[in-house]
Amino acid sequence: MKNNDVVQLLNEMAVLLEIQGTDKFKPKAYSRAARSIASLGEDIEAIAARGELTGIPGVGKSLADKIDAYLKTGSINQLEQLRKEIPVKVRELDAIPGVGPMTMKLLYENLGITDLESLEKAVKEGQLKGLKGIGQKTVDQISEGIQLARAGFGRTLLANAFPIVEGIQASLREIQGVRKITIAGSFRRRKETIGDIDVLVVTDEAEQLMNAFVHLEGVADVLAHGPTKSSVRLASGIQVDVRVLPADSYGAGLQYFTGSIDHNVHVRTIAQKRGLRLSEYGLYRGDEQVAGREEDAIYSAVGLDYIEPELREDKGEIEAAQHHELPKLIELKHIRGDLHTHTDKSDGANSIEEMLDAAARKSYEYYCISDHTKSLTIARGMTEEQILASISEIDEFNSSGRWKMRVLKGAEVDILSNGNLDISDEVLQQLDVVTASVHSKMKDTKEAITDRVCAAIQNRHVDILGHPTGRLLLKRSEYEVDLERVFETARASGVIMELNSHPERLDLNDGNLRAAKRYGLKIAINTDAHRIGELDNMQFGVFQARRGWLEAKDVINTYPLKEMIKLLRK
Ligand code: DGT
Ligand code: CA
Ligand code: CA
Ligand code: ZN
Repeated sequence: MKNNDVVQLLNEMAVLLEIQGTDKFKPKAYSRAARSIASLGEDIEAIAARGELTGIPGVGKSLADKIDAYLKTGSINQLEQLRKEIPVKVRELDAIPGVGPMTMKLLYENLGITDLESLEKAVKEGQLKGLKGIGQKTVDQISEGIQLARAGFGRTLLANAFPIVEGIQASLREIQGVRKITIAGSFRRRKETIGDIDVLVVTDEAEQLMNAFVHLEGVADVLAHGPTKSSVRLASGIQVDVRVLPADSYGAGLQYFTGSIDHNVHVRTIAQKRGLRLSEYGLYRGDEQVAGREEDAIYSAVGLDYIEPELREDKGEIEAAQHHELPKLIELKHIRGDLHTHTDKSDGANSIEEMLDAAARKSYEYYCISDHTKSLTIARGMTEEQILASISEIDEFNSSGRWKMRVLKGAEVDILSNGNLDISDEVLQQLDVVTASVHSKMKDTKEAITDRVCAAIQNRHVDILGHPTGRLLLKRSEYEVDLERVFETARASGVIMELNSHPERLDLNDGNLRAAKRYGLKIAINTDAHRIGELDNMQFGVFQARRGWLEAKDVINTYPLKEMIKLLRK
């Protein structure tokens, strides 16, 4: 589908027209049209083919002609014209959190800034301060945004790659001669963001496969088209590499292209010490192939236990594999419940009953409702009275027998700037599970935030520390917090660390999970679901947990209800 392409082009036009400044209304009309196309449930090409583009809200005759032109020729004359006139790289700047159309206009007109690099230079030289409406706070925000954009440049959230991967697999499976399709690379290692998608194929008809691949729906650019390797860029911006492997090199190719590079280099060194040579084609002693068809045979031939892809970062997994000390990683099927979820009583989209029905379909044994509390006004946080009312409601649910699982009473209470909680102890003590989270003053100093968090988790009613670092992937960095001090305090108080499964959070991250485990802490993998569909995010939490070397026993919501409750703070 080219919908997303059209959306991006219209947004770009809106910004360029805004900068041009000759028409006040046009830029808004273009953004409005972009928004309604973004929410279309149908392929825009199909609509264009029926001549019904003007039926889309916000799309008039002249805009419909431009969209038509783009769908037919791949470009829009007026946009090309605008780009010549105004050399601002809109898409590049738009990827920087904190930089919107008005800022782009201001920066271009006053400082001639056109792209990430010129913006970075201007920030470093202190040129931004003094511009109309730009204070130190905005400069700091942009400066941080640049770092985030640089780190995340061209990267995609793992969760967003899933539907793309499924589409590619479904299309390639249809092609004659295809015997095996596997996704390798960082996607297979379940990294939280991925750079590109690496597809490995075993086929009898390589040429046919490659021809079909470069013509897949959604391909915007063909970067390479060869007999064994091709690369494309999809309209969504993500790059996909496909490699055809000979059947007797499939395991070696899979091992090689799964990476990480550091892991591969280390495994290759170990092979060399045994007089073996490892490549993407196989493991060889002289000219003889010792292994290559199956991936696990490569590991065993070099004296290593099989290493799950999530561990392959050369962070000690190879040594552990030599000593038969690899963890027995947690799996989704071990999860018995979800301890952090929202409803429409605060900022969730579904009612308690809808959420419970959806959770019951997962065969959970327990499920905790934990809406926001009063100081989080933007999330319509609950007052003490509302929490008490909800406690009675949940008691009734449990005695009704309508849901087999146990519904737990909880709340996600706010950690205030002085380290207090925003709900009284009398109310907290009536809840089964209390999660405490930081949602404000995230720019405080490291010491201040650490003090706040440590004070909060020393409240004897707090069971879990929610999303402990506050990051949003590709959007917002972690707040500064001394996690070692937090872990130490948590251990002394018996508090559990959350692994928040939202694909943008995945907080704690892999390294911090391992550290928490070293401190002897238990983890709760929670979805923080704000709508029914988000209950499925549990899978992403489990992926991250595996990257953090966690076993089922490290995670409290793998335990049966009674044991789980015992692990909570008394
Ligand atoms: P990404 O795409 O940035 O999220 O990360 P990866 O790990 O998927 O990296 P990518 O797509 O560049 O390459 C896929 C795998 O192929 C990588 O994990 C290991 C292997 N690989 C690529 N280039 C090299 C190389 O120069 N040496 C070795 N040993 N392995 C490589
Ligand atoms: Ca990759
Ligand atoms: Ca790649
Ligand atoms: Zn929260």
